[in-house]
Amino acid sequence: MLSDFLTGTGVIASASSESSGTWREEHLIDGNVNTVAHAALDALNPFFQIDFGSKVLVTRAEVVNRVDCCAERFKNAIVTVGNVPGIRSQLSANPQCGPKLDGPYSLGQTAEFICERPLVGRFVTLQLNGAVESLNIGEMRVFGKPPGKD
Ligand SMILES: [Ca+2]
Repeated sequence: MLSDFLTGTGVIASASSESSGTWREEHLIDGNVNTVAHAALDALNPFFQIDFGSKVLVTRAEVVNRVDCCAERFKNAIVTVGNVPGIRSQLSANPQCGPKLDGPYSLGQTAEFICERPLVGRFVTLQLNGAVESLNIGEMRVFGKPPGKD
């Protein structure tokens, strides 16, 4: 059961900056790779954070780059899992799932973050490490085990 899809209903996505209209953060996990979530170019280390509401066990994450333009923005990316919520401009304090992926990625390309060991936490964060750049993603999928299932 280690490949259960976790990013379904009841899960909240947020961004390191306000986003609105066409580029809402909910688009990160709406099941549609054609809808883009956007974290604005206004601070170092932009991120998206997925809040599961309670601890989950995470084994891997897939991140699908946006399909329409600006593919090169997705680079030097990390995924972290833990209980510390993200703070604007700061790198996540939570343990990292797999290595940093340098990219850059092509339009619609999927990057896969595989945790060296399963990580437990409430928040899963996708972040650009050391960049002041817009973070634009078509879809993020997190896999592991939901709460209460050992
Ligand atoms: Ca989407």
